[in-house]
Amino acid sequence: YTPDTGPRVRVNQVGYLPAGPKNATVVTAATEAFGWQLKNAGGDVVADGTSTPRGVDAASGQNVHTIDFTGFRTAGTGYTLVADGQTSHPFDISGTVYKQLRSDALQFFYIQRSGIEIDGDLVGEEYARPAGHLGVAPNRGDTDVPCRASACDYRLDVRGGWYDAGDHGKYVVNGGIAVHQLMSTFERTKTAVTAAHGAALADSTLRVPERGNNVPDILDEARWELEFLMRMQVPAGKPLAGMVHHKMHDANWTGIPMQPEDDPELRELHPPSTAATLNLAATAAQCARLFAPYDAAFADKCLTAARTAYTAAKANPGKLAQDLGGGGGGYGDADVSDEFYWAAAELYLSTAEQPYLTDLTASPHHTGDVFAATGFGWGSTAALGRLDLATVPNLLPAADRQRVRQSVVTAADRYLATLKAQAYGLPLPGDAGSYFWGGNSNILNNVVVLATAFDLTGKAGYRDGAVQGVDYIFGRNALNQSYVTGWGEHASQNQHSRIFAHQADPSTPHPPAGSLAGGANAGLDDPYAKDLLEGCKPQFCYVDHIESYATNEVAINWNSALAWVASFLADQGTG
Ligand code: 9MR
Repeated sequence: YTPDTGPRVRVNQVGYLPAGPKNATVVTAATEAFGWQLKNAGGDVVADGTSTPRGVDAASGQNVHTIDFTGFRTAGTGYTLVADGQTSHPFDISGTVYKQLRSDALQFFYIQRSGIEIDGDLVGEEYARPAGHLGVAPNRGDTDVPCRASACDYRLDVRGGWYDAGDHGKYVVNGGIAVHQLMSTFERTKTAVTAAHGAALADSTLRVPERGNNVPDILDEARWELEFLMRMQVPAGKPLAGMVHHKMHDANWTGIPMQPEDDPELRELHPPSTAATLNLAATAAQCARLFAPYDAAFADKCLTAARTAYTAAKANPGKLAQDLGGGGGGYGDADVSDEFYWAAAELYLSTAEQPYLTDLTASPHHTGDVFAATGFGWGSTAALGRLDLATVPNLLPAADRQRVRQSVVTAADRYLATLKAQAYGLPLPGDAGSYFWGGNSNILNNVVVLATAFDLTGKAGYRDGAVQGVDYIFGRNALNQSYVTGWGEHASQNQHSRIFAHQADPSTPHPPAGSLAGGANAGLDDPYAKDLLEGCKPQFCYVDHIESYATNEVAINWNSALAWVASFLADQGTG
């Protein structure tokens, strides 16, 4: 199988910020440097220079050169880069190149909501749909949900929240990191950037039903998930009260397409787990401090849930998720020490209470290296605590606070070094082991670290690293593929989804603009990818086909990383 990868000059198909770095990669047989030309929309040469041979790139197996045209800063649309007889896809140079991406990436979450009608007047008729999973036949959930395999003798109303991904499952561990990254996107406007930037995330900036309620829409969106996470907590008086059910999903897998309101499968709660409990503790604690100015009662409710969860997790530190099978993902995690650290950090940041400080400083993660080369994710959450301790005002002793902040900067230095060593300019090592399921979000999470280092230090090199770090996501890669629907000349649009299943059922839409695909996965963990792509070099291990769930799904924790980064990028532009 040889994919059509288009012109051999690879650019960020969305574009470049006028004051930002501008790099491209050329796939070529040439070993010697050659000339390049930047042309405007009219075809005039506006800049030129010479390529830098980079040899064979491990992640793609390609012989490549890089081109640096950072010095050209004139805004415009329809630029192309010409080199080695090839003309790139067109791109813009503009301060507003990422402006709309902030809201597109966030809008995904409303369209992914469970338990509420999606209003076509808000998001377009093609995305309108009835409420799903409110106990209306043929649905068998989510208002009165039993436990799988007698894991409990009660039923819970666990309506609401977001569907995890292309399936209709709702998983607390993954909901946790996703809602945290939305809240952190908002919290960043209080800690790192000007009030003008905060205005971009104010009330009535998203197309959600709650717009106009005097609460920032991004917090309204987060609340939809937080309410669900709290419903997953074991009620007082029941065994393991205060713990949180790991997940709830269909008893059997459904096929594609399947609209939520048509899902006939029994919905089941899975047993409580320490990981899920700590995800609630962390995110509900963050909820408490962010909602306090808007809704004191809800903030209190969050704090109570967080404290109760944390206490329950400490009393039950070894309840690992059990894989009982059924029609949902596992989300198992054998090490919850990082979740303990994250939860203690969030509770400390919201309460300044000594016991949480004692716990977080006693954690090995407080002084350990939490910033892996391959980034953080739903199963490795220590970085979430560390980033917040570095950015959110707190009372850590000054020397410790300084060390925490420095650890973010040190990690960013490493990601910068990686990015410079990669011919495609991404902050991810080039070995096959670095390209795994959902890895696009790990790349973006490394960009979060680079961006946070810029917020902490104001040093332009970190900002440039963050800006360059997304080129890969928008098409500067072996496949010439933008991984965000609606963004770039050749963008993913057939992601694995039961709701947005256009490729399988043309009466349904493609995923909405701003949907991130999981990305190249050398593990080839689904049959479609395995059959088609066996033997692929890492960056080639991707296909924009609806059946390839392990390379091409949508997921809330991936779009939350995109949303954080998009918001940062939008803030770096002008206008
Ligand atoms: O994103 C998850 C990835 O890190 C795991 O390797 C993979 C296999 O366990 O599962 C992914 O999560 C999927 C979940 O299990 C079910 N809903 C869709 C998720 C995205 O593919």
